[in-house]
Amino acid sequence: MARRRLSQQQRHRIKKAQQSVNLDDENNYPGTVISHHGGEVEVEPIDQDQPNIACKFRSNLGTLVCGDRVVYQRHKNAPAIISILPRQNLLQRQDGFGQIKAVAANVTQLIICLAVEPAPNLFLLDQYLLSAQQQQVKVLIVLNKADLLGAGDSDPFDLLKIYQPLGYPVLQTSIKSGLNIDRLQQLCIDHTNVISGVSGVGKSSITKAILPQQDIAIGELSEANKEGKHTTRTSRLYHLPLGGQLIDTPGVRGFKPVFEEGLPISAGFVEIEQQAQHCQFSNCRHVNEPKCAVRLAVESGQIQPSRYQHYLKILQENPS
Ligand SMILES: Nc1nc2c(ncn2[C@@H]2O[C@H](COP(=O)(O)OP(=O)(O)OP(=O)(O)O)[C@@H](O)[C@H]2O)c(=O)[nH]1
Ligand SMILES: [Mg+2]
Ligand SMILES: [Zn+2]
Repeated sequence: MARRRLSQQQRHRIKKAQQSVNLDDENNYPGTVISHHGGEVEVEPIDQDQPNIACKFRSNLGTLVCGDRVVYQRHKNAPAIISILPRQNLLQRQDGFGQIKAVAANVTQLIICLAVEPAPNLFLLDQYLLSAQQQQVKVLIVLNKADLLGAGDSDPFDLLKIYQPLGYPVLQTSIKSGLNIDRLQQLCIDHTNVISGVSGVGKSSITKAILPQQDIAIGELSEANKEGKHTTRTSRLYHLPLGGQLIDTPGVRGFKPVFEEGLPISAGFVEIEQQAQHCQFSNCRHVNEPKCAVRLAVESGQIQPSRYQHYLKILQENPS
């Protein structure tokens, strides 16, 4: 099979990053991880005219996730990934047992998908925002199923009221009416987007609305508790028609942040971080210290009580 040609710049960048893997070796090919399931990884060659290839990998390579750039070899019958190229970032969370779960790599925008039904959990939202801040990923908050909002019910969960003033974009969408699907697509251009949220909010429905020709499974909500049924089992990366990529992910039950060294929890709460500079003590944790500007701002209504409560809860769960 003909070897794809890399531009000088690509070759230089990849070579510099990965000196141990020789891309001049004609057996080595660069590609992107599209999905990972059952011990096998689907890799898209950088030359997208080539078909995707199912690869095995050595367990000592570490975790491979959607968005990873890899080097693989096309051994007859047994294509294998031999190396993961250095990541720009790795979006991670902790599961209910405190285990770190990698979500996606080389992500530039996290689409936090909420819905009118099942209704948003603002603690989960604040955990997402903190994770995005820790891992230097831009954020877009989506409230899907806007068709279920009653007339005059423009902001029932206070998302616009609380989050827009903090600088987070909030977009209401609907698959049923098509509301803001074009706008969402525009906001995805030039980004590697990952869409995440609890089961049933419509992550795959949004993906399918942008990519109608793709075979993407959509689930029903349970009649009993109006929760999703965890329809999407593995993440998958799609190329968007207007540019950019979108990684659809399985529904989460939580998104407990993984902390970067040296970045305090307050760094994930922009308004707390801003007020913190006026606290009497530079190491104030804003719990019960005297002359705490953050607590004063909560009392005066400058900081939303729910945001402060969530900050305290995360602080309590993660004593340093
Ligand atoms: N009314 C309404 N229903 C929607 C909308 N978007 C999705 N749904 C419905 O919500 C249900 C769940 O949709 P999915 O796209 O499977 O949800 P998901 O977030 O991918 O769920 P998991 O894969 O389980 O994490 C389906 O019955 C969809 O038809 C919307 O904008 N309005
Ligand atoms: Mg899904
Ligand atoms: Zn303080």
